[in-house]
Amino acid sequence: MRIVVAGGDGFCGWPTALYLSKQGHEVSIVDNLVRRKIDEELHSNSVTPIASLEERVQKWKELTGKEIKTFVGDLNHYDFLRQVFIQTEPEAFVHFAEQRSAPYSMIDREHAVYTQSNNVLGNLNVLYAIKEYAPDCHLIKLGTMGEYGTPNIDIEEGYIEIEHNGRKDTLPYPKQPGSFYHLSKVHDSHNIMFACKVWGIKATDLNQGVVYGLHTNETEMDPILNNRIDYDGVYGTALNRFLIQAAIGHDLTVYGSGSQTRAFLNIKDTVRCVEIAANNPADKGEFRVFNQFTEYFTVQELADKVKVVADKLGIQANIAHLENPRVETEEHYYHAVNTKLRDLGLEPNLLTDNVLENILETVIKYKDRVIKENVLPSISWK
Ligand code: NAD
Ligand code: USQ
Repeated sequence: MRIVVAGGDGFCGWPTALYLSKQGHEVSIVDNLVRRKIDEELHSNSVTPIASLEERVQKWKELTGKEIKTFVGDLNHYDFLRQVFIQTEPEAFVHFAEQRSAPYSMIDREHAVYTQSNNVLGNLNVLYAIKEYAPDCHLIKLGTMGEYGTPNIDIEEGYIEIEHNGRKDTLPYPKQPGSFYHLSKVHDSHNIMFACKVWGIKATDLNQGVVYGLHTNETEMDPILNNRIDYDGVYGTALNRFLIQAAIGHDLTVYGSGSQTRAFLNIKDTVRCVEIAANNPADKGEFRVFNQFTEYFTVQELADKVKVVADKLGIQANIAHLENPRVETEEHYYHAVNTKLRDLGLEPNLLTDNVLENILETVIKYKDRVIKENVLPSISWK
């Protein structure tokens, strides 16, 4: 299949591009490399050293004989995107290419405006490009479990049957996101749903939970293929941050009580979920939603797990409860459905002590690269 991976230089996109290429797909990466520029803005870095996109794809070709074409440019430049569609004639367009940090979107007005214009308008351009140049192309769009928030009822996969005043309907599941970033994903979902309805586009919205880990079988083949892994208070996410904090002897930064529950999955499952979606496309005009996670945990449970595994490696990890910089409910009900990807063949890589130990050992190798001043959270929602 001819597949475009937009955001293919990023944390989820790079391993996905390699995995799809290994499965024999004709993969092209589109990326404007803005994530690397944001590292400069934040004076931060990936714990693992990452090669340039050019070096990465060259090494992949050298090791596997497989070519991944690259298009460096912005989804918001429609002339560029048009050329990508004309040259690649995609059968599937995997869309990871958005600003994905909730704290970054909450820095100030400029960062909120950047996040929403980059994400919402970039996605709208993709919808138009599909309509104009590849109407049969399946859009596989990365959404987020955070679109739903933490309602006091079970979270369904995209839709819920409602009975109101004696009548029934199946409606989009209510959205209560917790940052301007998460809101951008909700706006995307609405635009995609509308485009499916009016133009007959095929789309799958993958409402992904927090991704942990860094390596896949492909990125492990050579250090030049290293994936990035973020640890800073802006881009680092809960479990990965705790592992890196343990590696450098920093207290584990649980925000508030730590009772917040979130859905999680291993990066190895991210790449597989995208493959499953690609191999089982949505129908014409269908806006399909999959909840893409394998397990959920409270933040405290994750910190406790990291502490136990760190102990095994002779590291004493202390758990600190910081004042929560976010406005979010800490004590809440959480039960989310995630059967659709499993029904299509996903076999989850669950979070075991071995998995944690493996990631911890890898980050220990690179711990001297951590810029310690970047570890504590610096952005407040208020
Ligand atoms: P990332 O920042 O590492 O990668 C995103 C990539 O997209 C970067 O390489 C960036 O340069 C590129 N990009 C951003 N805007 C672009 C634009 N306008 N044009 C072209 N390229 C652009 O993020 P990630 O962690 O790989 O996340 C990928 C996607 O998955 C995002 O949409 C994110 O919202 C979603 N997601 C991520 C997680 C997670 O835990 N990392 C969880 C759920 C959903
Ligand atoms: N948290 C801590 N300590 C930390 C970091 C986070 O307690 O050091 C808490 C947060 O307060 C929050 C939870 O952990 O309650 C998750 O925060 P996070 O930073 O790990 O994840 P989040 O901001 O939700 O964003 C990440 C990705 C985003 C994706 C989302 C999936 O950056 O792209 O959409 O996970 S989800 O959470 O399902 O919305």
